[in-house]
Parts: sequence; C-alpha cells; structure tokens
Amino acid sequence: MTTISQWRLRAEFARRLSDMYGREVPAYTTLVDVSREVNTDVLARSGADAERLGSISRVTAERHGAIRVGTPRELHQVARIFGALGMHPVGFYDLREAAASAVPVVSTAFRPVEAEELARNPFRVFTSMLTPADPRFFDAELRGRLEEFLARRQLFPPELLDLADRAERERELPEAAAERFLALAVGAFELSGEPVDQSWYATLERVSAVAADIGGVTSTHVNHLTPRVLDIDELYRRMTERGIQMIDTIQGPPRWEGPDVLLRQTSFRALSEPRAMRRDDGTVTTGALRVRFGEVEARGIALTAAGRARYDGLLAEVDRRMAGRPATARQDVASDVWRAGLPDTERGLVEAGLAFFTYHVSADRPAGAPPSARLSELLDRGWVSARPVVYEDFLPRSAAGIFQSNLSGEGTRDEAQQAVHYDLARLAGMIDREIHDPFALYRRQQDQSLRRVAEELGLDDAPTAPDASPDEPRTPTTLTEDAR
Ligand code: OOG
Ligand code: NI
Repeated sequence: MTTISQWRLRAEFARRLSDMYGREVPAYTTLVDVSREVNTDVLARSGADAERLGSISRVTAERHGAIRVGTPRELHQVARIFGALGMHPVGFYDLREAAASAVPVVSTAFRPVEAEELARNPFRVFTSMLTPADPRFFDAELRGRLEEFLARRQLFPPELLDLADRAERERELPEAAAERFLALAVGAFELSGEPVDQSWYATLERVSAVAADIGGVTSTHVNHLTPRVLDIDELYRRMTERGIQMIDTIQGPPRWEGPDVLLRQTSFRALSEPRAMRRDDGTVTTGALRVRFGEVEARGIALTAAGRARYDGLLAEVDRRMAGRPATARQDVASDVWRAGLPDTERGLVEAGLAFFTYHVSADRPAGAPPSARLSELLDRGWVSARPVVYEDFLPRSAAGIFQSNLSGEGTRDEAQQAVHYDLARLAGMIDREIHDPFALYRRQQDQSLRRVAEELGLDDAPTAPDASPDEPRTPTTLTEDAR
C-alpha cells in the first residue's frame, strides 16, 4: 500500500492551496509569475550566491499563508490540521499592540522546526486569533454576541480533524486517506459561498475590519499566500510597471550593501470579490468584499536576541529621523541608519554575536591538527566555514503594517479600557501544545553544527559562537510600542 509521508502531505497541501488561491485571486498568479522571473534573473546574475539562503527549488516552491480564526477552540483545531503536515506553532505576536488601527488579534505561526523538514518544504502559516475579550475593542454586549456567533459555527468537518489526528500520530497517511484529507483541508480554507449576514458584518466592521473578516462570517479562508523572491526591490519595480498599485514601502530592513537580515515584505490590495449577502429582510443579493491581498517577501539571516534588539533599535532610529519627512525618504534614511548600526559582512555579524550561522568543516582545510578550538581562528585559517541560518519567522511590526495598509477603515479602540493580557504561555495553554521559542530553535541548529565540527575535528569541546547581551541596544529606543 502506498503511503504519503508528512512532508509530502505538506508540500501537496501548499501546492493545492496555491492553485486554489490563484483561481480565486488572479493577481496572486501574476505575483507568482513575476517572482519566478525575478528569481531566474537573480540566479543567472549571481550564481551560487543566490542560493546562500536556500536552494532555488526550495525558494521557488516557498510560500507562507495567513489565516484568521475566532476562538481558542478553532485555533486548537487548526493546530491539529497543521500538526498533520509536520507544522508546529512557533512564536507569539501581539498585533493589538503593534498596530495603530484596530487589529484585535494575537498570533503564532505554524511551520516545520527541523532543518531537514524546512529544506524539504518550508510551508508556514501565520495564524491569528481574534480577542473578543479585549474591552478596548468590544463592549460587553458585542463580546457576548460575537462569542455566541463563533461558538455556533464549525470551520472544520469532524472527518478532517480525525484524519489530521491520524496523520499526526502515524506521520503518514495511506494514499486514499491522504487524498481525502487534502481535499477537505484545502476546502476548509476556500472562500465560502454561504451568504454573509450584512448587518452583522457591518456591526463588526465599525469596530474593526479584521473583526468583521473573522467573526462576521461562518467560515474561514486563506487571507493571502506569499511567494518568496530573491530581489524584492526588483519585484516591486516590475509589479508597479505592470500597473499593480503596491503599498508605498517595503517593510522591514532597507536595501543596503550589507547582508540581508530577517525579512523584507511588501503587498498590494487585491480587488474586491463578489460575495452573497443576506439582508435583514432575508433576501440574498450579491455584494462585494475586499478582504484579501497579495504579499511577497525576501528572507534574510536569522538574528540572535541581541541582533533582534539591535534591529528594533535601528527601526526606532529610522522612525525618529523620518518624523515630518515623506514616506519616499525612508529607503535613504534607513540605509544610512543601517550603515551606522550593523556590520556590513556576515563575518561581522558572527563576531558581534548578532546572527545565527551553522558551522561546517571545510573540505579543503589544511592538513594536520586544528590550530585551536577557537571559532574565529578556525574561520580565519580556513578550517571551518559559516553558513547563514535563514529567518523562518515573522515580524510583528511588519505584520501589523501589512494588516493595516490593507484595511479600509481605522476601526475604533477605547484606550480607557484595560487590555486583556495574552502571551506565548497563555496561547500555548489554550491550544494544549508547546509553542516553540524561535530563538531557541535557531540556537539549537547552530549548536548542533558546532558539536559536529568538534566531532569531525576531534576537538574535546565544541567551539562556541560569540554571544552578545541583548540588553544593550546601540541606538536609543524612542518608540516602545512600534508603529504608533
Ligand atoms: C496576517 C498578516 C501578517 C505577515 O506576513 O507578516 C502576515 C494577516 O493578514 O492575517 O501575514
Ligand atoms: Ni503574510
């Protein structure tokens, strides 16, 4: 009997989701085509360098998706479905704090956590959960109605969840079951034809467009799928040339001559899509909702906690210098700040303890015994080489920016009310699973490679990578809560 392994299920799910989304949102197909063209050109221009942060086959197939659910119960079910695909929750993002307009959600991302699994297929899904209990957004009456509405709906059929549990347990499915699982899973994220209750949707929309998108309908859907591109500035230019109106910035680090770190993203609003709407009198009409969008990203090197603190400090510095200047100045301002604040070589990042690398014994190392067990010496003398670890996660501020730039209204928010507290541990408790700390995952990868180096070179102790304290941001952090 043929069985389909978890990673094949994941790759196939990503592929089918992409086909489905391309049918639903044609601009996405354009984005994928242009990304592929850019990647081919970069590969021709830069050769092996283009693959430093992932093989071209990984990058070409690479996507992240975004979905949004309403309750801990629904998030728990999502965790089971992604668990079947070898995708585990990583990281906690509080977009309520990161966004200036009303984005009442907290999020995590489901993705593979092992290096081999990431290399096979790195599909990841940014997953947000609504926070109806947060009184800054929802008063008691609306909260009650919303929770009741969410409690009644069923996003995922029981058969899908049963198959998911089986795939997670057995780490594979027989072919026929796999086929059924994939069909049901993709179907669960398709845009539903079920009429939207017009006045309920409008009630939520007054509070937050995100709340309406999540809690105003009886189903969920992929909000966007994001291809990965090797040159996002070029992609931005080509999309603009094709007449697609992009948001006015690329979020995250600027373009500069030093190493790309973390994540750069940009997006455009998709067109409105026809949706069946139920009026108060019960009649159904065709309306239109504009809830989805296109996004594209370029991935860079994963930063240590110290590197991340540095990044946050640099962004705050950019904001400070940008006060009163037009958005178009951002690239120049930011690249200046970057030059002043970040080493401009990978080796510089290593020495400063700002980024994660894996270390490998060089095939053409000198003969004899290694000169010392010090990493910098091993690197200098050609015994060992460093390969950057690619950033596999998201950035709260960019995520908030993406959410925001694609919303029609600001929504409302009552700052006199006390926020409800969420954090990684609380979210983990709600879904009854460990949520991984991204820094710990990257560090584990780095440490494993250093232990392998020690074994291969016959060293008593594994070399250690420079470490930096995250408590000393080099630039003043003038903004505490991001994009206010
Ligand atoms: C998620 C927005 C965040 C990203 O790439 O940062 C995100 C959403 O719109 O649901 O996808
Ligand atoms: Ni995204």
